[in-house]
Amino acid sequence: MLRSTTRFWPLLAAAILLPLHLKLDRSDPSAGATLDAAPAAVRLWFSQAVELPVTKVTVTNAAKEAVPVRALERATDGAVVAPLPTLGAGRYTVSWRTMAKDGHVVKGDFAFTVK
Ligand SMILES: [Cu+2]
Repeated sequence: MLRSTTRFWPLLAAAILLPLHLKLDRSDPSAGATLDAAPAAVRLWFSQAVELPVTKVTVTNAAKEAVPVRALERATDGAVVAPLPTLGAGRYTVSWRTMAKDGHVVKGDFAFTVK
């Protein structure tokens, strides 16, 4: 009994550590980026396909005021695209939230700066 229990732990640890959950692979602007020119959009690449209706992207400026993001679009490479109005200089925070196929809500945020 003790022996079989001991053998079970490595399997359990592997199951917990496997990166099965949806995550944000990368973004453009990337987290922490400082840009010379304002980006026309925020692009998000997720580790799994996400549905646009359950995906929300908000962008706020340094004063925590929401920037009016237009309706999300999907790029041909699968990126979720949030078109932006012309941004002035400053620091912006992108908050995203979506739902994976397994029903888990996944969210995160990152910031970028326009010079
Ligand atoms: Cu999950």
